[in-house]
Amino acid sequence: MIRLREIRPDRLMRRLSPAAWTRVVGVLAVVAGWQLGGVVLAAESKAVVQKNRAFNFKRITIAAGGVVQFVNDDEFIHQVYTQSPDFNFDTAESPPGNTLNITFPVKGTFEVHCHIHPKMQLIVNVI
Ligand SMILES: [Cu+2]
Repeated sequence: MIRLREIRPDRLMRRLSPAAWTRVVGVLAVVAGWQLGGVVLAAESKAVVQKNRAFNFKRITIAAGGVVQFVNDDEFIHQVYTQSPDFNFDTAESPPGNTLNITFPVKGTFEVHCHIHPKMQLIVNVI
């Protein structure tokens, strides 16, 4: 185990040549950019509210890898499902006050419905 006081930045800097430092900084920049890109995509989420037996949006657009948060702000139980050749989900029942987080990993246009209330429909456009 390395104790913090054993790390001497001044010695470390003297040990690496300028070319080596350029490579280190380049690698760190690539890793930071990759991390940032991953985090932005993974963190992207959009809330859709289920209220009065309807979704509060007819259509939404998210990036692939994004999350749709289905917020049950109704007095009824809901659930959500979609059926397509590329991507399927069919959740358990979601009671009032509950939120279902669904990740949409692939691009496409998906119709989301509720088994309990067949008239509920949301189009999720994943780009
Ligand atoms: Cu419903």
